[in-house]
Amino acid sequence: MQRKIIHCDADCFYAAVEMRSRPELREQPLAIGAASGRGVVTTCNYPARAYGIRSAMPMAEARQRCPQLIILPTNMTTYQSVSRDMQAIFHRFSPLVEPLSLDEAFLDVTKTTQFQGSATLIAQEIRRLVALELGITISAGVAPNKFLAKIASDWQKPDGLCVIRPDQVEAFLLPLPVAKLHGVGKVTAAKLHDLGIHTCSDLRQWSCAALMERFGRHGQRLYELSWGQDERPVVVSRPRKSMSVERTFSHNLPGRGACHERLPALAEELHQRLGRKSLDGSTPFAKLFVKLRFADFSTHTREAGWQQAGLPGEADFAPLLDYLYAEQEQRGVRLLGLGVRLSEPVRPAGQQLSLFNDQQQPLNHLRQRQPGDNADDQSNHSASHHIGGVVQSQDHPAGHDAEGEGQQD
Ligand code: DCP
Ligand code: MG
Repeated sequence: MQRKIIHCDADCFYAAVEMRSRPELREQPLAIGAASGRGVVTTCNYPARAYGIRSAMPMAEARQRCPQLIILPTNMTTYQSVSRDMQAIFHRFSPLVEPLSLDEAFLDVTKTTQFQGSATLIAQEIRRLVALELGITISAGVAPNKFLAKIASDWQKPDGLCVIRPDQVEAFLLPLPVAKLHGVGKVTAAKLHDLGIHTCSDLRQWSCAALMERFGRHGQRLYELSWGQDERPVVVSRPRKSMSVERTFSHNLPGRGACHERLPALAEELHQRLGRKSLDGSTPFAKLFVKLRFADFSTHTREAGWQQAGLPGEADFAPLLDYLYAEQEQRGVRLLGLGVRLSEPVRPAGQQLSLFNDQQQPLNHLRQRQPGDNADDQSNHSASHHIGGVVQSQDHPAGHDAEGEGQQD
C-alpha cells in the first residue's frame, strides 16, 4: 500500500518561541544561546541567517558577523512545553507520530480519514493549527516515505509546504543532489563527488554491488535511496539507551591537556542535546562515559555509574578522560566524545553488572589507577567488562544504541 508520510519541522524553533512574546524582534537579527564564554548559537531567526549565522556556530563568531545581533538565553522549559503542545496537535491526525527532536516529527497518515485522507490537506491544517494555537510557523513535507518527506519539509522553509506525490517522485529524485540524501554527510558527499556522482541520476548509473564495494553497507542504502526506496516505518516510541556528542578533529589534539580544554564545550553541547529530547536528569542517568579515538584509530570507552539527579558537567567527565589517558599523556587524539547512558543493559539473572561494587565509590575514585588495570591494554576487548567499579570497552559496548551527534572540527 502506498504510504502517506508527513514530516513537520518548526521554523527557527527556539527563536520563534522567543519572538512570540517579543514580536518587535521579528525583524531584527536574533540568536539564542549563551552570550558569554564559549557559548554557541543554538539557533537564530531568519534575519540573522542572512548574515551567515548558523546553529552550532560560536557566539563570538556570530557577533563578528553581525555586531547588532540580539542574543537571548535558552529557555528550555518553555520550548519543551511548546513542543508538547505541538505533538498534541499532530496526534489529532494520527496515532503514528514519531518525534525526532523537540520541533520535528514524522506522521504516518496513511489511514487518517479526516480531509478525505488527503495528506496535503492534513499537512496544511496542521500548519494552520500550530500557527493559530501556538503562534509559531512550521514547515511540512508530504511524500510516500520518510526520507522524501524530510527533504520536502526543508524545501520550502520557512513556513512552507512541499508535496511530492508518488507520480512526482521520479522527477524530484533525478536532479536531487546526493548531499540531500539521508545519511550523506560532508565526507560521503566528497567521496561521491570524487567519483563524479553529484545527483541521484548519477548514482543510478552504479550497481548496488559497486556502491557496496566502495561504501560498505551504506552503499546499499545509497542505492535504495537513489531509486526512492525507503521502507522505514514511522515508529511511535523507541526507547533511547544513550545519548552522546562527539567531535572528530581535523588536526589531532596533542594530549590530555588539550582534551580537557575541549570538555566544557562538549558538555555544554551534550546539555543542549539532552534538552532537545526533554532529558533534564530529573530521573538520574544510569552512567556517564567518555570515548577517545587515538591517532592510531584505536578507540576506547570508559564509563561509570552516575546516581545524581541533574546534568553532569565537565568535572564529572574529567576523571573518565584521565583514566583513559592513564600513562601516555601525549598521545594524539582524533576523536573525543562524551555521553550518558539512560538505562542499564538487560542481562541474564545473576550477571547483573555491579558498577560500584555495592559500595557506591565516588567517581573521583577513578583518578587513582588500580594495579594491573591498564586502560590502553584494549586489544582483546570487543565487549565491555568490569574493572574496579567502571566499565571499560573498545568502541561502544554491545547492546547499547549510542545515538551520538558527531561533528567535524
Ligand atoms: N538546536 C540546537 N543546536 C543545534 C541545532 C538545533 O540547540 N546545533 C535547537 C535549536 C533549534 C531546535 O533545536 O531551534 C530545532 O532545530 P532545527 O535544526 O529544526 O533548527 P531550527 O528549528 O532552529 O531552524 P529551521 O528553521 O532550519 O528548522
Ligand atoms: Mg526546525
